[in-house]
Amino acid sequence: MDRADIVHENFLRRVAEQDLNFTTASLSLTEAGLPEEQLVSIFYSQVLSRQLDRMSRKMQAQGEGFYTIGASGHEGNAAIAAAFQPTDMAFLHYRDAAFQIARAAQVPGQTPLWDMLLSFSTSMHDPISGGRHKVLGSKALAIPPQTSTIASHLPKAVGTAYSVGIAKRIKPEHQVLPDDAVVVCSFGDASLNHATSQAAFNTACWNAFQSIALPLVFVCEDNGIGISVKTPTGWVEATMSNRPGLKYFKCNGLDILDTYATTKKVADWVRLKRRPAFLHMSCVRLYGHAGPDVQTSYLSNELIEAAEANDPLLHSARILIESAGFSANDVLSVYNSVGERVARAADQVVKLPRLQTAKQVMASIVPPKRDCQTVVNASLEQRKVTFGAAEMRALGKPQNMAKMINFALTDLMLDHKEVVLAGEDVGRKGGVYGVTQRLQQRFGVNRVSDTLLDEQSILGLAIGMAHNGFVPIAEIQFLAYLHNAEDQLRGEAATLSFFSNGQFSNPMVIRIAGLGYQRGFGGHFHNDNSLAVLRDIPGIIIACPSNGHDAVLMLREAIRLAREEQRVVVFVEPIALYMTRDLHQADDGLWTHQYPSVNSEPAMSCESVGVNGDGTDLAIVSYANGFYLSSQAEKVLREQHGIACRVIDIRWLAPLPEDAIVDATAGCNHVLIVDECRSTGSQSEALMTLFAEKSNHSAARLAAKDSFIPTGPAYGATMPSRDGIVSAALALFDSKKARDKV
Ligand SMILES: Cc1ncc(C[n+]2csc(CCOP(=O)(O)OP(=O)(O)O)c2C)c(N)n1
Ligand SMILES: [Mg+2]
Repeated sequence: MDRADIVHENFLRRVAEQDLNFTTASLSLTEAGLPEEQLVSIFYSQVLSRQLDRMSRKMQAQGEGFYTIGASGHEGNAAIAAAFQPTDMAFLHYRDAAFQIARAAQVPGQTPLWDMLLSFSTSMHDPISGGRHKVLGSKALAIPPQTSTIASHLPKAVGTAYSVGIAKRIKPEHQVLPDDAVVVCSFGDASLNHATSQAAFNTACWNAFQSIALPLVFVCEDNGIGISVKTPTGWVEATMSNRPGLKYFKCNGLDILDTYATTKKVADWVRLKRRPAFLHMSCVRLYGHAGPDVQTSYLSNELIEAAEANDPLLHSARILIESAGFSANDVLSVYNSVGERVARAADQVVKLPRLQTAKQVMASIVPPKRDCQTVVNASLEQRKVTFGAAEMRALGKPQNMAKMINFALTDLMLDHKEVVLAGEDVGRKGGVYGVTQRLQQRFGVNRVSDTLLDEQSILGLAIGMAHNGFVPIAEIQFLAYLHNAEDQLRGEAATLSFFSNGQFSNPMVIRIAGLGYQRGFGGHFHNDNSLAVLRDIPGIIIACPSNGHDAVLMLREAIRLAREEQRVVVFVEPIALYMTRDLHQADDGLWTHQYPSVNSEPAMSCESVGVNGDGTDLAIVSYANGFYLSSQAEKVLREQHGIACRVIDIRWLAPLPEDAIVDATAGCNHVLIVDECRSTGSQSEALMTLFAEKSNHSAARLAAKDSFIPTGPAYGATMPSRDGIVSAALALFDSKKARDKV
């Protein structure tokens, strides 16, 4: 017999026989502070969760359900939910159906039975993901949906908790959490070991250690195993009970009175102290990891049966009988009637339509726009006070890109109080390259914060702040440092709208200093010339300016896209051009620009490109350093070879402004793509494809070699150079001549 059926039969038999003499003693209802009515409601949530688990397996067997990782054994989390407010944002473990159902009981008008079934069957009517995945989640219940990438929701839970304290002072327009909110996140005992969890615990402790408000409860649901690997006995308590700044509590998740009373204590303590806590709930896992998992291949029958004998529903049955005047029949009647309701609803749900077309699936990749207050730009007086006299003078003179970005950030922060900046060294030092200098002085530590050294936590902070109405600008110090944190962007930030059918969003701008060409400095770790990991993420926008003027306009547009259109924008800043002032020769100043004051120029749309020159012999299509070098090459080609070029700066790397690129090359005899990124995975691949599919040109490309960048004099050897571009361009004309001769 299937283990789910064994657990079911055991429940029916043991309740009927009142075979419920567990050794653990419970608190009384009064001691637990739990009204009888709420006890019954918690039990109902547990039962519904259990019956839904059973149904998910039946639906899968019939080809009508697509997910069987259940909550059985973890239903004690219904009592956890009951101890929090329904507005306390919760980032949940995949075994927390009972939590969500219990929370639904705190909010009028909820239909968790239907919602969960719709989700199992991937119905288009699934209210959280629109049929895209079986996820827990609900907008009304402040439960953002989670992927089941282990622990990936913890950094953003930390970020959200951090945002609560800042929001209290700043009051962002789209604030979501009340000022006294507590944030909850839950995970399993094996997940606790994941580097992402450890980063989140550490970041929470790091904040608490400095008395920074962080109202967060980590809930570890300890069933003693992760798929087939046992957690060493006592490990969770040993590793978590003594962390600086993190208060440890434990409860017996089989006993809803103990779980409720302990969680209430935790929630009250965290709400009052604004400090993080760790709640360790012991529980069991019933019928394996997921539907197809055969427990007997790695667990003895004794252990399987011992867990089954401790079914939390049996414990709850005893509590109801002892403390709420229920008879065994009353318990069974709740259990059976809920089972019947689930079965009746499932019959209806499977008839509903599912997603079919790519268009339907993709409809929520890009989040919906949101209404925003009209921006009132800072007055001249305010700007004078903020910038100071010296910087006001500097504003009037041509400047390099680093300075221009600093000016733009200042104006953006002046105009938008919900814009906050965070990253390593961005505050007191003002960034490795001075880009964020004086911003902390200008806007204070609440809005410009030096984070700890952990990129996962930085991106988690941004996601969490965005969950609470901020428009964060997170900085990743060097592109190569993104890679050990990129799941926060790829797996989390970028997927939120998709998995929530556009109901949740995390608008943000991530500034990343990157690309190559730093003269002899840094090697690969500081000169990373590949954006491949960003290019293929559905829905994100990648901006990459080549000069200070464009950087200002693009940054303004990036903030608008985040604020009004809820987009995730990655803003890649080419380090080698930060300080560049000259183009062709020393002191020509051609790469400095006058700061475009706010509203003085039209927005730089992400569907537009920059075009320099109107030659028709050759169009060079490039961006960032490649655009700079191509602009140098253009002069050589014009003056020494009589070739008239136009140089096109694509600026926005994803989505590519395809029409604008094709239009800008119209009428040109040749197209040369110059890409400073590695051949494999570089934008040149997308551009070659674009020209092959959507234009009459057969383009050629000059891209970097598939190599890492060395430090020292050979720093530029693997990437396009001015002379290399000239040669590649001439080769196009030579090959044409050769072809004409034939
Ligand atoms: C990053 C990542 N690695 C591995 C997995 C595969 N995986 C899914 S659940 C799981 C076990 C988790 O165990 P635990 O945290 O104890 O939770 P439980 O299922 O026992 O409740 C693993 C290894 C994953 N989803 N994500
Ligand atoms: Mg586990």
